Amino acid sequence: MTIGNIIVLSGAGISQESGLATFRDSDGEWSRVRLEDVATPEGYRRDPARVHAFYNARRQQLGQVKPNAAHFALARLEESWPGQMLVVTQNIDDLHERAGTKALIHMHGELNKARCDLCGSIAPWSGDLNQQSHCGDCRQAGHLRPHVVWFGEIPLEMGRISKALNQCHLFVAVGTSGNVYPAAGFVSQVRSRPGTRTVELNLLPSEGASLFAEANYGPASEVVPAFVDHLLNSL
Ligand code: BJW
Repeated sequence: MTIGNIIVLSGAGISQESGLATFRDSDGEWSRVRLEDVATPEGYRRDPARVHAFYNARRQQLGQVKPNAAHFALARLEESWPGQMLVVTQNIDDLHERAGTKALIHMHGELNKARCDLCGSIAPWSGDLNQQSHCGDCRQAGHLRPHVVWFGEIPLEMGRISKALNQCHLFVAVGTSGNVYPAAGFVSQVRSRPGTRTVELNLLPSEGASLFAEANYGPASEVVPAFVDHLLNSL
């Protein structure tokens, strides 16, 4: 195998075996709440208390879950791979960093940070957020929101991601349904460059499965470590 740059795009499926729900599976978040209510700026304006409650519950859950074998395998790949590797995650949990991944972009934000709508400051946040929460920088109450990207908002660090996609030789999507753009379009961007290898690792074929040249299906805790072993053994 040629040594090159790897991008791993991860989605909710990688954290499912750690105990965090996905979105679109039959027992996923969108089976319990309407995404229009909790994952849009309009929903937040209509009922901020409901949106805070949704994210507070998920933030509390972070303390009860641990990275699984898939997160650890990706950290091991980064540690041993002689080329560059970047994990771009759509997940707002912190399981990749807790497993040891260093080069990481949270394109849909981070659950354990809060952002002030007034002054723009972003700060770590481990407890509950509510409409009375004060910004640590401008000291104003009522303007802190979860630091997450809702529908209709622009995902984070798109310039850096796009540059990395244009320089990658191996693109691996793990545990993402391929429903949400721009992440769902990354595979098309990389496969337009001849020679770029594209791999889907998922429980089941995703919406965009036909866009990938290779695929391995099964639980992430099994298929990701096996794929990482295969890559490292081919060096
Ligand atoms: C396992 C497993 C196991 C399970 N092992 N696998 C019409 C056409 C095209 C686009 C649009 C359109 N209308 C609107 C848009 C844009 C819109 C969009 O994509 N809408 C679609 C619904 C059509 N996108 C946006 O608005 C985005 N912004 C944007 O486009 O800005 C414009 C712009 C972009 C770029 C440059 C400049 C301008 C923002 C999207 C924000 C998404 N936010 C959310 C919620 C916030 C975070 C949170 O609360 O956690 O992010 S939605 C939700 O979906 C969350 C996720 O990150 C995201 C993706 O979900 P994911 O990770 O794929 O999870 P699932 O549940 O869908 O899939 C899980 C997969 O795992 C499944 O395949 C399972 O099989 C698998 N699995 N167990 C392995 N054990």
